[in-house]
Amino acid sequence: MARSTGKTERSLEQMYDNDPERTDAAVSGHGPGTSRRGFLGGVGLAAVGVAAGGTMPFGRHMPAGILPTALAQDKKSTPAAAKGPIHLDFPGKDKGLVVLGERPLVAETPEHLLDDDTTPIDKFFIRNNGQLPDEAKDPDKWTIKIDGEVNNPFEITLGELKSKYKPQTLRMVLECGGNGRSFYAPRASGNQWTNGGAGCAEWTGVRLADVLKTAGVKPSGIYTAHYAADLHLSGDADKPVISRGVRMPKAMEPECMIVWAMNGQPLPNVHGGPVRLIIPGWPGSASQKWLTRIWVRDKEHDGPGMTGTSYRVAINPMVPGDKADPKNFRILESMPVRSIITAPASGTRLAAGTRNVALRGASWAGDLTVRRVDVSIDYGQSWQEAKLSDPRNRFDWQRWTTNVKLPSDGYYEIWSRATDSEGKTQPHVAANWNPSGYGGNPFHRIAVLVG
Ligand SMILES: Nc1nc2c(c(=O)[nH]1)N[C@H]1C(S)=C(S)[C@@H](COP(=O)(O)O)O[C@H]1N2
Ligand SMILES: [Mo]
Repeated sequence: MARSTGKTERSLEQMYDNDPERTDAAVSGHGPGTSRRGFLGGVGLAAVGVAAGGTMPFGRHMPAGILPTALAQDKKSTPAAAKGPIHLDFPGKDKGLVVLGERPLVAETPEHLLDDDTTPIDKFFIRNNGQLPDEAKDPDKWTIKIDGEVNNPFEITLGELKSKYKPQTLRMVLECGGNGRSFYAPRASGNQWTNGGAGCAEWTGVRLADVLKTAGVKPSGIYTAHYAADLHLSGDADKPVISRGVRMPKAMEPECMIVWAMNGQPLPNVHGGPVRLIIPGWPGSASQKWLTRIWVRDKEHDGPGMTGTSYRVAINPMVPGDKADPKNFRILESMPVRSIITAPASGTRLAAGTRNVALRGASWAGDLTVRRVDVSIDYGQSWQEAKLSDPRNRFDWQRWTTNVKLPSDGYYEIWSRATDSEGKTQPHVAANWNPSGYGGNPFHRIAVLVG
């Protein structure tokens, strides 16, 4: 934790010195060292109060079974946490990004680095499933093939795409389908995203619908299938790394785009440059990077990433940790509502006597909009509504601000929760467990120490 409180660590250390096994089990909740955000077991509130530096003004409201955020972030909470986050070292990227996987390279953006209205390229998360292709030497000669259930299959270069179609620029959220996965208990398999598998950039390109119209989609063309130039980790050049697609009505939405620029810059190689798809609102995996082909199909696409429980969620709730019945799964389409607090950073220590704290954040809701964002400083006993901005265009995120008044010095958790335009609110904990952990969107919680 970058700006953690010395007090917190000392006290936790004391707890570990006294009874390391019990403390570890209590902090992780699932036996020593199994979960980063487990449940509070044998350690009573008094001990947590000590660990958190003494005073928890709303400690009496803290729900049973919730691990204080300060403890969840503490270095001693699990062996993985003890090593601390691995920070990204990649050309053009902020060193504050956290590496979730090195082969393939996956890195997320801590919430406090998502504080800009438009996420700068250097802070934008990275999700690869295979090896990056080499940088294109002549981007305008890059070709994309459109074929399958169309009347006029054709190939087009990026140069032609830029000159033959009307370009547009939209600011839109791109979010990994697995965002929030780390909040599931028991642990769901895959990259352990917190909330940082998302960003909101300005994308410049052409409407996918315009290109599909030129090809003339036949009535039988009901689904897209996306292909790309990245290399499978096995080195087998014939194996697609990932190939997903969407139902035709989604592909035809005016915001679904083939893009070549990000925040006004040529699309960087790591983000799929020179040219990629952006399918906003749906899992990021549909937004094929290094796009080479769109195959229009007469049935639901079945490429890598489309079958089994990949990018699918349970239709009827399943017992957490149980074996999945593939028949009980549907493709995850619109992403769920989410809010994050982007300032202050979790772990911030404020000067003694601080009573007013200005909060800033972002919220978004897949295909929907966000109706309201509320924050709580007393573990959800009471909520106050934040000031919420309108999206600039569909699929833009909505920034929010508010001020909270703290009654005294002490340890606080500040929680945020968003409600979408259909009235669905983020749950207290990640709900609807599924083996690959899609749809985890609990409240965002930060820890702040005053004094
Ligand atoms: N060709 C290709 N496209 C891809 C991927 C990939 O591995 N290969 N990953 C997908 C996933 S899972 C996500 S979340 C987004 C991430 O885009 P970014 O790395 O630009 O943030 O790209 C998608 N497009
Ligand atoms: Mo993803």
